Amino acid sequence: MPESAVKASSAVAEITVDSVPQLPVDQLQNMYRMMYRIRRVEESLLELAESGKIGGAMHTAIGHEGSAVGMADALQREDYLTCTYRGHHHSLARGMDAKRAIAEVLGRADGFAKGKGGSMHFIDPSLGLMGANGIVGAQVPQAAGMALASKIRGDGRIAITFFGDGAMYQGVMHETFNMAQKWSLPIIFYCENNRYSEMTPITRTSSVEEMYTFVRAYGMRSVQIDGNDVEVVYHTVKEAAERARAGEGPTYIEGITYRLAGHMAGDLETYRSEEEIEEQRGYEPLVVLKNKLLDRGVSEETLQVIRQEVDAEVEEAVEFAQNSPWPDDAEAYTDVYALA
Ligand SMILES: Cc1ncc(C[n+]2csc(CCOP(=O)(O)OP(=O)(O)O)c2C)c(N)n1
Ligand SMILES: [Mg+2]
Repeated sequence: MPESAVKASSAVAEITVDSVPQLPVDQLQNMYRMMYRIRRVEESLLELAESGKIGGAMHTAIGHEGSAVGMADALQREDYLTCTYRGHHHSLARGMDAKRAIAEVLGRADGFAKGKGGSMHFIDPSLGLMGANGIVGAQVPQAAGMALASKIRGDGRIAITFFGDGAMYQGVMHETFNMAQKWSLPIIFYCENNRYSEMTPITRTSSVEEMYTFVRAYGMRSVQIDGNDVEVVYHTVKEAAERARAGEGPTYIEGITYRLAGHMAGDLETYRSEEEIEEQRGYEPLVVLKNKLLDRGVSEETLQVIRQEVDAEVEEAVEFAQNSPWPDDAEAYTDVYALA
């Protein structure tokens, strides 16, 4: 039996729903719609991958939707964002069109990068999305550079960068934490701590599970939150953004979460038990938000209508993407910086 690396997110985090104000129900309903849209897009992508329609590695963030949607609502669209290869959720939450996102993963001409980037290289500067990155940790100093540019220009933009628990022992992370704090950069470091790096649980790679404590050593404000509760994510990111815009420097946020699907499409998942995954389904972001909405007077029928509308929309997006043409051969020479 694999060693379990998980506890309920709400049981371990420092900031939970009890410590933040309630958001308006309308806003929460919109968040539910977006989280469900992300979920359906990623489930559809997994089906497409299983039927052999996706080339290369594809990582989904099923179970991480709370961090993406809470972030997107709390920030401005022009704020810079960088993320990992697991970045569909951030991009969709930020407003990327599902049709063009799926077309991109399928390598089609209607993809937002004309099919050249694929799943691991989502980018759209018009939405502040400055690039997903396949190199663990590499997107973090890039975001610090963007935050430095904003500070020099004084344009009020801030940066947020997402990374996983596995990135925390990359040397460049620590260089960036130190410099960002010393230079008081307007940046938010958001760790999506899902307790696994690929197939290895955090308990086998780190003596310290509370990773947010490392960052306090650099003098940075650092908090651990229930990353599966979108309301908690929203308030924490919003507060960090206000501090950054006021010139008060960076914040590190560690959102405890759990990846419900494999590390990537095709992962055989021999390293964790069915029971562990099943238990986490009780705390996952869509369940947490659904229960919250029901508690606050929204009917199950209303939520069902939202889900049906999104199901139809995503089905249409998959259809669109599959009918999108392959890029022309000549496209191999456009929009590239260097050719070998
Ligand atoms: C520099 C580098 N080392 C190793 C890898 C291989 N690799 C890809 S994903 C991954 C695990 C990262 O785990 P974590 O940071 O927790 O993010 P998660 O996948 O859980 O979201 C590793 C080791 C890589 N892509 N880049
Ligand atoms: Mg991880």
